Amino acid sequence: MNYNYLKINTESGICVLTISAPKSLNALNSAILKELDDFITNLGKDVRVLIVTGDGEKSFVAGADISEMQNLNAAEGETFGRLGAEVFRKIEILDIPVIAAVNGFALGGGCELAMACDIRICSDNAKFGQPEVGLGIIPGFSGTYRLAKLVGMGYAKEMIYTGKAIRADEALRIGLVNAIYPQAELMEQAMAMAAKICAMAPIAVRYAKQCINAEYDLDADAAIAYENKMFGKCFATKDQKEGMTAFLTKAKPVFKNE
Ligand code: CO8
Repeated sequence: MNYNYLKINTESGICVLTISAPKSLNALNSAILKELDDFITNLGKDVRVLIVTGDGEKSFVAGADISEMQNLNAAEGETFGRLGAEVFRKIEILDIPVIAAVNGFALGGGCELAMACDIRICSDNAKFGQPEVGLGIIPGFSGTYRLAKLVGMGYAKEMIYTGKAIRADEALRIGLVNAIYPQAELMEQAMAMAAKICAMAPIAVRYAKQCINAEYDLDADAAIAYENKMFGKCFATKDQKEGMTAFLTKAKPVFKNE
């Protein structure tokens, strides 16, 4: 598939995906969502970390495209919501880590996209919010689900009921982002984090992501049992032998994703 709205650059196992619809501050229409779906579904096995960002210095993603949603009926609204929700879920359970480098507005569907990523870092001009109730809708790309999980139910309800946007420092305070950087340093910092992850044993990173995601919705006993199974599976990998042998012989491990 040829992409009109996605810019992709892969180097040394790190793929930078830039959403690019500058005229609407990278708002997500169904064409972009379909491109995203195709991209995620066909992501090459050589990619070890995905970084998602928005084009320009003003906006990550300013939400779902309001002009496309304006005249939808209930069934069409549900279909549009499902399209976004399904592709965001694919990002969430992608078997490699995904870093959102939030370079400006992350509103509505933009905040929801960032929340579907594993880790969020942002520029100092970033703004986050779920303004949907001001448009007569609710967050529809799983924001009612993920925001409460990330920042707690009380703050999520305040953000969603009031539609207020919060600045980067407030997003950091409530744990919505891990770090804030000057705009000019954001991608460099995202790349540095991705490179650190790339230096680790890939299967272990993958299992760790699977554990954290799966265990969140399990009770304590089931979660601990799940981790235990996955921990055992690590010992069936060559990279576990490599990592431990390298440590004990004071060498640098060379992981082969095996
Ligand atoms: N959709 C469509 N166009 C947009 C959007 C958007 N979400 N955001 C910005 N644009 C367009 C503007 O209309 C404008 O276009 P034009 O130049 O043709 O007038 C252009 O981008 C530039 O925007 P502004 O002139 O408004 O720029 P400002 O710097 O003044 O303001 C803001 C920037 C604050 C980001 C402002 O544009 C804004 O408030 N945008 C809307 C933010 C918003 O409400 N987002 C949530 C949308 S709803 C949503 O995401 C629901 C997700 C779940 C969907 C479920 C499906 C059923």
